[in-house]
Amino acid sequence: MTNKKAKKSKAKAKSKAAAKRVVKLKSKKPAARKPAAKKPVSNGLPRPSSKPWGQAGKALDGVRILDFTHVQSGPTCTQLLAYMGADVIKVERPGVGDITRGQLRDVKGADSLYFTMLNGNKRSITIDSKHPKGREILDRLIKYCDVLVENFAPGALDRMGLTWEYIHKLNPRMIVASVKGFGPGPYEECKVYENVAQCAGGSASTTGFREGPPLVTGAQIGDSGTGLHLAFGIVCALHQRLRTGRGQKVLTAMQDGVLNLARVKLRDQQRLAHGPLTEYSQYGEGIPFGDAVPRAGNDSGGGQPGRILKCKGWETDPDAYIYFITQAPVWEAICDLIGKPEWKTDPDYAKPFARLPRLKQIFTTIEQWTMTKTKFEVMDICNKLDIPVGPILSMKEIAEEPSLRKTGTVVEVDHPTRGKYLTVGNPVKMPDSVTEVKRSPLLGEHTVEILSKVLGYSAAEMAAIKSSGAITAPEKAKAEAA
Ligand code: CAO
Repeated sequence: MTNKKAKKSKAKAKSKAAAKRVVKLKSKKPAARKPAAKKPVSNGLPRPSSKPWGQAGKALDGVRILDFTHVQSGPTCTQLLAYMGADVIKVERPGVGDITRGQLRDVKGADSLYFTMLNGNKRSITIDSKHPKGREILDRLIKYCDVLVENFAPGALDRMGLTWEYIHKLNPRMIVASVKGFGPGPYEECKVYENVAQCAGGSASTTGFREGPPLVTGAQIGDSGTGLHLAFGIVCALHQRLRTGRGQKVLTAMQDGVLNLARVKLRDQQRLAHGPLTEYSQYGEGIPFGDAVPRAGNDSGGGQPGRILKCKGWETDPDAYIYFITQAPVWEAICDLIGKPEWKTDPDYAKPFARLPRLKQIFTTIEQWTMTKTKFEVMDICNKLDIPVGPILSMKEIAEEPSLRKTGTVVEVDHPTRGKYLTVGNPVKMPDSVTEVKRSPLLGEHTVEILSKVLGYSAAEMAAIKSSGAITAPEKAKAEAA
């Protein structure tokens, strides 16, 4: 080895040893941090409960709701929160109450189904919110509760003196949640009911048949749909409050709620700029598209073409129909089922894109088969073959469906003045927060209980409140509500 070479290899060995030392040093560092890494990550949560599922209270136990809602949208929201365990105190006008108590009445003198089916699991207190003594009680309730939920006409809460500023000052932790018809903009002052929202949210213009007028749907996407959105907002605000300690306003406009549910139609509006909507039957029928999303009848909303088809008995039974989806992966099974095995290989039918202009003929052929079977027979046969179909169920069939009773989706409850009635239980099922559906309260049923036990009024104060007229109805209102 030359001197030069020897020097080079020495230097190499030196740098290798140095590198080893660095690795050693580096590898020592994590060892020093080891004890910290062992610490369980708790995120500040308590230890997992060892109680059996469903016996550790309810999801919203301890949450107090000041429920200023009426009609459908707001009550849908607060009923869901009550199903989840929140204590919902519904404030109603003395002698009158929520207007729906008397609307669409089927049993004389009893609260209507409209009311009872939207106000289960709540407590009712009557307070005249415009009476000075009534305002005093409300102030106490505001301090006591976590969330105020309301769906009055725009400005009504402010006119009661319950502005956001006032409430926030009284209880900075209070969440104030509102349903309004429209968000800020040209229509924000408007009063809105279900069908107005369906129309303004883009649902009606895209529902119905092309050749007919716009249609509203039976599902109450404007009211109940917005109530659901509001409930989501409230739970999020409650969660955020855990970090910030302060409440906030939660606003859900019915127009926004409907649009959110109709978002696939806004998707189609944008697709229109790039050509016809090939899954709409009007494409197959050669009818040109305009510049807005048309009504699509019963065409499937997704990429899998579908239609409502007649079943055995359709001539006399208005609900003897099935929704049939020609899902691509099961096309061959469909061909065999309807006696068209040749369509499996025919280039006009074999591939989804080739079928699009022929959907009318295809569904007419499938219908020839479905008309030979009842909707439940079609269901049985198709499900075994993994073909997605859905029977058109009447409300009678749903009310009598044993599996829905078993899961608590349809529940029978007893009521002191109207007797037994059916209601829709909690559509959200959770093993550790099991919903027990309770009947709706009578008007003011819990007024005394809330004043004395919740707000702590003394017997003398209660007597003063009673004689003030703040919780009792003037004779005229009583007579009108009867
Ligand atoms: N004590 C005293 N007054 C009370 C009261 C109480 N406990 N509870 C309500 N009131 C008063 C309100 O203060 C209001 O009075 P002012 O008009 O003088 O301010 C009055 O009752 C009527 O309230 P409202 O305007 O909300 O009710 P309405 O029947 O005229 O309108 C509706 C109903 C639904 C159109 C309207 O509330 C609204 O647009 N709400 C928002 C959108 C919504 O939720 N729509 C869904 C309805 S369900 O289809």
